[in-house]
Amino acid sequence: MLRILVLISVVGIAISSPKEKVLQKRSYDPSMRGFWPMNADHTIMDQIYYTYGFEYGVTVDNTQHGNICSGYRFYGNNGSYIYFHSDGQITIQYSFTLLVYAYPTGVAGPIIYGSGSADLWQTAANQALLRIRSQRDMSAYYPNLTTNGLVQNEWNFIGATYDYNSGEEKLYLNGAVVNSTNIGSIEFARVGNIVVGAVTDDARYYKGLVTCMQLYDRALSPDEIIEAEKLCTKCPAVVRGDPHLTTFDGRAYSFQGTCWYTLVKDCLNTNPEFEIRANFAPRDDVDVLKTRTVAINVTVGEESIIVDTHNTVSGNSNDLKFWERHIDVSFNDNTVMISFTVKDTTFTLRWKGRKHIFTADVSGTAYHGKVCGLLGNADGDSHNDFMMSDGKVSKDVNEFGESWKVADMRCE
Ligand SMILES: *[C@@H]1O[C@H](CO)[C@@H](O)[C@H](O)[C@H]1NC(C)=O
Ligand SMILES: *[C@@H]1O[C@H](CO)[C@@H](O)[C@H](O)[C@H]1NC(C)=O
Ligand SMILES: *[C@@H]1O[C@H](CO)[C@@H](O)[C@H](O)[C@H]1NC(C)=O
Ligand SMILES: *[C@@H]1O[C@H](CO)[C@@H](O)[C@H](O)[C@H]1NC(C)=O
Ligand SMILES: [Ca+2]
Repeated sequence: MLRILVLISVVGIAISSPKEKVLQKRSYDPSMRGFWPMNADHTIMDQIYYTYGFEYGVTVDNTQHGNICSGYRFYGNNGSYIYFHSDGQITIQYSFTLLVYAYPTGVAGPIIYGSGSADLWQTAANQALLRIRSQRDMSAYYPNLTTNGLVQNEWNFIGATYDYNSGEEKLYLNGAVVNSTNIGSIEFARVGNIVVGAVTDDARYYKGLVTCMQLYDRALSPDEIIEAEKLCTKCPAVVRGDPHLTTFDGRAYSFQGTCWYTLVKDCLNTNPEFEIRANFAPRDDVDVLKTRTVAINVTVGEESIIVDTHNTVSGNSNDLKFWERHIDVSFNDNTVMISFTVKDTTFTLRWKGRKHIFTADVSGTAYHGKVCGLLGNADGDSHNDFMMSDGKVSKDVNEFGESWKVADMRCE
């Protein structure tokens, strides 16, 4: 007994050391029952319980539409769907919130079919429909709620909430309540399988894209739904070529810096938890001054890695204890994938050394508008992206760019 107590206290000291400030695992709202990003980075793995869906006749589509660059494509036939099995974890009994981004290219079909509680459908080119059912009483039908604000060939952020205490059922579109009714207090079945795209007892099949599906076991407020939308991954920030940069908020510009610059860093803390730097070097194959990215330095807490043009990764990870390590590195073809998580925010970085292309995805709410550097502040507004290191917003791209040069670095 004594020995166990001693062991626990040692671990306790270790994990409460200041280096443990950065959390490895994301923390989500405790009422979240499932979060399926449904994009190239996260496939169809639930980020809460780490279970996978079963996919049939669908593809990952990485074409940019608006500010979303990745989703799952459904082909509008009976063989094109994803089945998410519940072992009880995605079961809803009382209140719920269901959220999803849908980009319909067809005219009708089930977007989310929750076997025990609620369905979201496209029922006409511009119509979305919410149907609530209680599988405890199959004969009981509650009025469907519709909206004619759905836009075909665009991303629509669709939501449904039901509050057991008030009996209120609401249909949301792009963050606003578009229809609601009171159906009294009902209980749902204790089965929670979800199907996206096609169901057996209906001849309508969803055609189009889907991404960022979220399920909560309570009715979120309108403000919380706007926050929840920020969990959806937007198009990555990009550094490529001469360098041409595109910020997290989609502002594109060119900037010829040389040596090390801050691309992204934590601006929430005066002592940043993380920083991503790029080394720009002059090209020797052109006469005019053109630079390109030759290395990326990713630092999280005490851990620091550098990736070069040969995709070789070096750094201090191996010298650190496991709890001091935060950076995941994997290789896929000619790409180095780097990811790390701080608070509720995950950064997914891709580096193609030979092509000098770097991209960065951010997903989470804690750093919304709270990062800074050449890739902007990630608050959804491209106008304020030229914020300099002193906090002022510049109109001049060179003044902005130079403000993010790392002082006292030597480059050849
Ligand atoms: C699915 O569609 C194919 C082709 O239209 C058809 O042959 C098949 O019977 C259908 N299967 C089901 C289960 O409806
Ligand atoms: C409610 O919506 C479902 C799914 O689209 C449909 O099958 C059903 O007929 C609708 N019910 C009514 C009463 O319109
Ligand atoms: C709300 O849904 C009902 C039922 O489908 C529909 O008749 C009504 O027109 C909808 N209201 C709005 C504002 O779209
Ligand atoms: C990488 O960046 C961190 C700060 O983010 C810095 O402390 C470290 O010295 C850099 N490493 C190299 C080799 O430049
Ligand atoms: Ca911005």
